[in-house]
Amino acid sequence: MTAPIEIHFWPTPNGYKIVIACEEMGLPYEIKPVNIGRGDQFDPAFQALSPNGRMPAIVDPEGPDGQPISVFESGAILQYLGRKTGQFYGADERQRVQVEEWLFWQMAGLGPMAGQAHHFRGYAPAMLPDRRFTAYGAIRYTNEVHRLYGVMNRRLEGREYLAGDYSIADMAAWPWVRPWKMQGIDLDEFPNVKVWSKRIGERPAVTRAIQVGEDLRRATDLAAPNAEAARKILFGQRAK
Ligand SMILES: N[C@@H](CCC(=O)N[C@@H](CS)C(=O)NCC(=O)O)C(=O)O
Repeated sequence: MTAPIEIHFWPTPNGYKIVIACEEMGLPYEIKPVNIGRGDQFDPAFQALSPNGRMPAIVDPEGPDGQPISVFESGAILQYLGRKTGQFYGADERQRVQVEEWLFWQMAGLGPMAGQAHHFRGYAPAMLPDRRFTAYGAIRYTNEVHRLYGVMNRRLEGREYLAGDYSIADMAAWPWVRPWKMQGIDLDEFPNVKVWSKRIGERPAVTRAIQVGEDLRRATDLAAPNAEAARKILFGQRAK
C-alpha cells in the first residue's frame, strides 16, 4: 500500500491541478488545507515546504530514494507526479517536449495573466472603487487572456488535447479555463476550447477533484474571515 501524498491545498485553480493529477494517476492523497484567506501560507512550517509562500505544495512520503520529498510550484509538482507514475507525460521525448511546451505556456502565460484579470476585474474594484485607477489593468489583462484563448483555440483545432494524449498540460490549463467568466471571456468565441473544456470537465477524476475542493470550501466557510480581512492578507504583500 502506497503512503498517501500530502497535498497542501486550497480550492483555487493552481490547487485543483494537483488534486486532479492525483485522482487521474490513482495516487492516494491526503488534503492539508492551507486557508490563504486566513494567512496559513505565512506559517513557517508551510514555508519550509513552499518558500514562495504559495500553495499548492506536496510531500510525498515515498520519494525517489524511498525517503520523503517535498515539491512546490504546481508545474514542478505535475512533472514530478508524471515522472513518478509514468502517466500523462508523453511516451517519448518528442511527446514530452510538447507536454512541457504547453505546461510552461500555462505556467508562464495563461495562469498569471488570468490571475491578473481576476484581480483587476473582480477584486480591485472593491478596494479602489474609482475605476480610473484599475481600468488600465483590467483592459490589459483581459486583452492578454483573450489573446491566449485564441492561441489555445488554434492549438486545439483538430486536436482533442493540448499535447497529444490527455496530459499534465491539460490538467494545468483546465482549472484556469473553468472561471472563464471572471476573465471577461465569452467561450462561444473559442469553440475548440469550449469542447475541450467540457471533455475534461466530464472526466470522473476531474469531477471528484472539484468535489474535494467544494467540500473543503463548504466546511471552512463558517470559520472564514470576511472578504475584506482576506483581501488585507492577500493583497499588497511585500518582502519581509
Ligand atoms: N506559480 C505558483 C502560483 C501559486 C499561487 O499563486 N497560489 C496562490 C493561490 S492560486 C496562493 O497561494 N496565494 C496566497 C497568497 O497570495 O498569499 C504555482 O503554480 O504553484
